[in-house]
Amino acid sequence: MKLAHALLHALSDYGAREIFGIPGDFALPFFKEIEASNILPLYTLSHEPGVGFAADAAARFHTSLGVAAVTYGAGALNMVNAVATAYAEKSPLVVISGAPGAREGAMGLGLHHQVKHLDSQRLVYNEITSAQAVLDDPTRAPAEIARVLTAARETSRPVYIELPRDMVAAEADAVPAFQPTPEVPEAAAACAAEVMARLQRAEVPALLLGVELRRYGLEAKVEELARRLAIPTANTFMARGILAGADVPLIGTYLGLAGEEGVRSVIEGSDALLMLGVILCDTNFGTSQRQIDLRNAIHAFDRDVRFAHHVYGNVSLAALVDALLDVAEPLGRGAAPEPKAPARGLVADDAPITPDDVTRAVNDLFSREGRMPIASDMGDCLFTAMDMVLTELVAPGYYATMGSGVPMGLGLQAATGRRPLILVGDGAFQMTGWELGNCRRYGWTPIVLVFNNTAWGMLKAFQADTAYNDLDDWRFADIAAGLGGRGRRVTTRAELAEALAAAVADTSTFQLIEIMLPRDALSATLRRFTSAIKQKSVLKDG
Ligand code: TPW
Repeated sequence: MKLAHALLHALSDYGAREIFGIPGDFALPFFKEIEASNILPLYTLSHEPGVGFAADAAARFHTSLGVAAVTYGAGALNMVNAVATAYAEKSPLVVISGAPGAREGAMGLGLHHQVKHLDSQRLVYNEITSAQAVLDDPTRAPAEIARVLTAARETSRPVYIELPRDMVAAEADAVPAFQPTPEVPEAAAACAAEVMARLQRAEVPALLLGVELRRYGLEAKVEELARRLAIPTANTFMARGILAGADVPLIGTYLGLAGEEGVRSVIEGSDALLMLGVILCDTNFGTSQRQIDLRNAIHAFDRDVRFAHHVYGNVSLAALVDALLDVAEPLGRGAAPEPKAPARGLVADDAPITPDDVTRAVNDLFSREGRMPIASDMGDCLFTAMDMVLTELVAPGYYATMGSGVPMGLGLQAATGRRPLILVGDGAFQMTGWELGNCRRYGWTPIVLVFNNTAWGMLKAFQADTAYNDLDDWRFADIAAGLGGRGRRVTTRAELAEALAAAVADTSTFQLIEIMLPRDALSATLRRFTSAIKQKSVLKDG
């Protein structure tokens, strides 16, 4: 079969469900095969960062591979930040880049989209992917494709496939089926026994759930594990959306000083903290009041399980969770604080809107209509989301890039068919909001809440008294109609409640609600976060 078909069948067999992309001349032959073969649907967007973010969100929602197909140089290099996000946040995004054919490279001319060498792009991608393959030999290509797709699944990180345009129609064998790397069951069993012994010895054991549990499809199992151990259990900022709706008595989301006091004191006070799949990062741990003593913690991440002075290598999280389920028994210690009840009951009056009012409005909406999945950008909207009723959430909670919210929301709807709620600041909307123009073609209908404080508000919170963080008023609601959607601009709480109800009722197009906020209005969580970071870091004023 054609190499392009072998690749497309392999993507499908290894778990991909659709492709997001923007073509270019080095990628045209491959895109033609994507369309003609009908193996996976293709969604084109407008700007490569959007392609990367949408494919990443699809991967996160499917708990499987996402695919981003782009052209060489201008396309692939335009997508670097989105792929870096996926790398940092452990999303298995397959990047497929077109490339010059073998003879073109030998002409001795600089080729358009070439940087330093023809290989420069792959070298850049080496830094932000866990495996790479250049499909320049049709006999080796099937094994190469199997190798990188296996790495994508097992490392749950992006991988890079370069497909020279003269190889698309080359004759190639089918790609071998997925063969998981063998586990050593005794290692996982020994590790689980040591974990249990450590938890049993502790006075205040606790469980902290991280995003790898979602990436490896372990939410149902860890739900069972948490119930059986019966110890206080929290999730992390990055893993806020996992176990939404599950029957696990989560005490809340651990955010150090920025979060709830009850959660902070349990997690930081634990003498045996079991961290499953947790990315150790400053958004959680940089704001702890009392530095968590990692010698008291057990940390499972990236196929390693770390105890104070030793490590079990090559124990996958799946094997560890299975082995723990074999030996888990109720520990019955550590009184768990009651989770904080979400704020509800927006007062629909003529007062100006604050971020915490948006929380109330969304929580009221979810109570009335059921929960929606959320895609949130970076900015105060993400901190606001921490106070919303627990629901599935995709957001750059660790890497903290702006510009991800709108395209991730589109990827979410393409992947699941469900209508998302997109939360985005005006600064981030300026970056990638245009992608909403693609909704009409594909029948996507997100509800987009633009938190318009006419500022890079988070930055203002860190550094007041500067003018450069103030933005102009772009009147985003007016742009919506031209992009094929419906826009409403609201300045009072009554208008917000009304606009949200109208947006939910209209499922014919995307709905943009431009929520005007005073420049200095911050959510309570962001206020705590910035003051905690300022206390701890070099950002300290003066
Ligand atoms: C790609 C740095 C972090 S937060 C922020 C900036 C510029 C301001 C966000 O403004 P917005 O939301 O969207 O209006 P809000 O609530 O703060 O007012 N470039 C990228 N990513 C990041 N994180 C930055 C710059 C940043």
